[in-house]
Amino acid sequence: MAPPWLDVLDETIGACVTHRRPDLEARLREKRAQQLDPKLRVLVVGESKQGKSQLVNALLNAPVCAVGDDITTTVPTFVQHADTPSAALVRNASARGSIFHTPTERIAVPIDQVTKQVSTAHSQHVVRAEIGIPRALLDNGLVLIDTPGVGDTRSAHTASTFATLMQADAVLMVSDATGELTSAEMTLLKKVMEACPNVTVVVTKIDLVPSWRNVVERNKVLLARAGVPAKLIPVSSALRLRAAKTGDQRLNTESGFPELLACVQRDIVASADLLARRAVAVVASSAITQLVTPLREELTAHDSSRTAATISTLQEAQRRVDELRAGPRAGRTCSTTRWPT
Ligand SMILES: Nc1nc2c(ncn2[C@@H]2O[C@H](COP(=O)(O)OP(=O)(O)O)[C@@H](O)[C@H]2O)c(=O)[nH]1
Ligand SMILES: [Mg+2]
Repeated sequence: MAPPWLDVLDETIGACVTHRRPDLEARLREKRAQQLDPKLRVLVVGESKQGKSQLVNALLNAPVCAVGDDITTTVPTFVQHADTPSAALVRNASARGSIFHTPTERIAVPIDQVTKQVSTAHSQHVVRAEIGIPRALLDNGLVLIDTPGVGDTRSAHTASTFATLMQADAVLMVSDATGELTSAEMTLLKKVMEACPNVTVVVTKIDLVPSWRNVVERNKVLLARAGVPAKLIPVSSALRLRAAKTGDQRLNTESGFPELLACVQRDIVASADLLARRAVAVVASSAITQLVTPLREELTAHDSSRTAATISTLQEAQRRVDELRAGPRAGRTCSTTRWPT
């Protein structure tokens, strides 16, 4: 049986076709293809040097992403399951390419050099790096995506992260414990929620900050005040990696990673249907709003019963999107609508 979000998405795509909005239609079709793909993409985002790349390494217990103050992540790095370790750079043929174009070239590279090669001269037009490693966490289609820091002055990097955000099923927003969430980070978080509402805030580097619990408490207040329903999980990648080397269970627990991994399993891997409903509701709702706005203006200028009827059909579509967001019982009542032409 088709999931209830598929009906809602197809109806909204139909409305975009009727109202001649190929831009919105393309965006929704992209979301449709992504949601039907069994892979579960978890995007790691945040400002530079917050510990995003090290978080991915610590989640996987593998040094797959380049880390360090002198190293900049320049393109997204997709880390997924492979029976044997492998890596590749994916390039577009044209300088104007984006990650949405079909990649024209995959160049295999040694796994220990992939992140370094991304920033070298001959890596022009590279749109992403792909790394495959055998890990239980990645077994059922989970893909961890390390991204360039947002807020980087080289805006192409920031743009690349936002483009990848459209493909995310869930997001880990990284902010280190050396300070509470800044207003720039809160702005980023809200922007992220508009594209993907399934966000967990990971507070990193707690080993560096004895008073990290205060930072977490202040962050909780900031999120509550902003009405952002995101969970907060404090971790230390440094402790986790040290624990893995020495087999120290107590240190592993102290690193916060058992809780983060449980959260990834429970709230992301085991909740794929809920994530899909929420994500589809966000993009469909945004598309309907963009269809209704010019019609409302038209109605104000010339009172027309035909325009009023179209608006009311779109409002009905919005109601079904709201039901989808509310839960599976409401979602089952979805019906197919014919769009007025
Ligand atoms: N002490 C400590 N340092 C960390 C931790 N996570 C990352 N770092 C350091 O913070 C710096 C930036 O980390 P990186 O993962 O490259 O940040 P990114 O730019 O957000 O990807 C590096 O020097 C890391 O070694 C952590 O949990 N504890
Ligand atoms: Mg990085």
